Amino acid sequence: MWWLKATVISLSVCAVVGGRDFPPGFKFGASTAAYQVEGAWNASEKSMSIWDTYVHTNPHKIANNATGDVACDSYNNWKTDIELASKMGLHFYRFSISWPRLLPSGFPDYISKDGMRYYNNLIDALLENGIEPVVTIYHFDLPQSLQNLGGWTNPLVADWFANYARVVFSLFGDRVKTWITLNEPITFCDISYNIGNAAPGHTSPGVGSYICNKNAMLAHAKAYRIYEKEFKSKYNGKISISNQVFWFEPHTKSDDKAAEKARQLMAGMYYHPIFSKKGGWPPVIERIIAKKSKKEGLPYSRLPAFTKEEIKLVKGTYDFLGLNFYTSRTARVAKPGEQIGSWPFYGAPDLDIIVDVKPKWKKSDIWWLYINPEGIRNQLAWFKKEYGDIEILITENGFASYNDDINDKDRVQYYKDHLEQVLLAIKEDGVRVTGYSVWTLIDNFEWGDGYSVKFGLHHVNFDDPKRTRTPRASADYYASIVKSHSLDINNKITDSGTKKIKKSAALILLMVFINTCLSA
Ligand code: GBH
Repeated sequence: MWWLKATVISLSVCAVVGGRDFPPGFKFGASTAAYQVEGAWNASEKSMSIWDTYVHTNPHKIANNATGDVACDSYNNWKTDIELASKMGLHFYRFSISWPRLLPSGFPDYISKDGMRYYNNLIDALLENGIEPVVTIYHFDLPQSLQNLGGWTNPLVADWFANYARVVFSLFGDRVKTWITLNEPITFCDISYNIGNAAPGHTSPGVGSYICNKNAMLAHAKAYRIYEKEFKSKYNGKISISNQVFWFEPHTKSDDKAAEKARQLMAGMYYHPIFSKKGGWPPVIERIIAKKSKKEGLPYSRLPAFTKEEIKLVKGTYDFLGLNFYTSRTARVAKPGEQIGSWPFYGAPDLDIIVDVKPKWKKSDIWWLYINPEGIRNQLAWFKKEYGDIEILITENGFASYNDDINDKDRVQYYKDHLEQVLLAIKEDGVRVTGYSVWTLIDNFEWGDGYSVKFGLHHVNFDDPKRTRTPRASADYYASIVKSHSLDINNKITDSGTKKIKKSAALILLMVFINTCLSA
């Protein structure tokens, strides 16, 4: 059976040789969001979004009083953006649609012609360049008119969003095959309502945050069901939701339970209702908040319950899982009487948990981003353990710096280290990751941090009215990964193919030779 041995051994050698290749069909992309790049805040019929209001009425809340009024002026520079994506050979470009640009009243009574034209041009030009559009329907920029009615805390928002989503599907669904309903509800619910440093700027910790969470789940589900019923058979696209998740590690050896609870609060509150077999809130969190609320003298839980119908409506509303991953945290049980900071950056008051970091994790230039590449692998494996063998699309991953450096070695290192861990998750842990997108294509308006920190593969000169874009070293590095479809960026795709075949052929011959010698 020497030939069998030889085949087994040469196959495993092949696996090692191709160990740094991404699986066939794995897609690479870059992401942006409307408010962060478009500018043109009052162009044509566009109405105010909550971010327009927030930056104009609270200039001191944004670094250097910056606004997204002009941003990267992608409303006028979109052709340049597509050129950048095309030069890097990207398979897809993820952008978001501005709700108030498309539907100035927030409702589907009137569709702005200019809004529609802008997104049609963008989508058509991407496709002409062989780049797949991946579209986020909502990325933080709610029409102000809907905020005036309570925004994400009004249960009707689920229908407002679903009606907007239907317009988007009907206008662009013939060409857009991958949809993200909501970007990071943890950011517009938990970070906004617990901390207040993002639009709409109202704080309502542990109350508004949970109401928003529930409404966001229903909004996503209603949009998903509309797509499923009215569009899927003719357009055959895929649709899901993206959330930002910190990987939580136990702070000390005895904090395993605390870490798992923190994971359920961060990832579980936004994925469990959709991806778990049972649906609804993560049971452990539901129990804890109900108990806390009772202790506070409330006759109900601050975490609004799902009805049976709602659980059914939300459960299973996915074709893949969207993940935005940047950073990790630790969790530990708070000491009696210890002050607990806001969720998710400093603590989880409802869980009596303190959120911290490990000293060995290097900090980037942005206050919340500590670097732990293993975190992304652990998080991916956790999803598989929790929700089964689902398809996962990494919709954001990126690194922030203060400096304008073109030779951005730290960013290159961040991408290399994270992509290595993604490969391990795929090859060692068998997680079905099918694509990866960087945050972000170009430096842009980084919310409360304005233009002070940069996430871009391309530098943008914000002093220049033309907002000139310049590729950084990380853009070249990413382009070479995309081209070689491997972390072995020096192997060109065809090269590495033939090299591999030659290597395995040589090995088989060698094995045949050894075996013949041995049996002789
Ligand atoms: C993602 O957010 C977002 O999807 C993307 O828009 C963002 O640019 C990117 O990642 C990098 O941050 O004090 O105003 O900064 C990740 C989570 C969202 C964390 C907003 C910190 C808090 C509000 N970030 N931010 S602010």
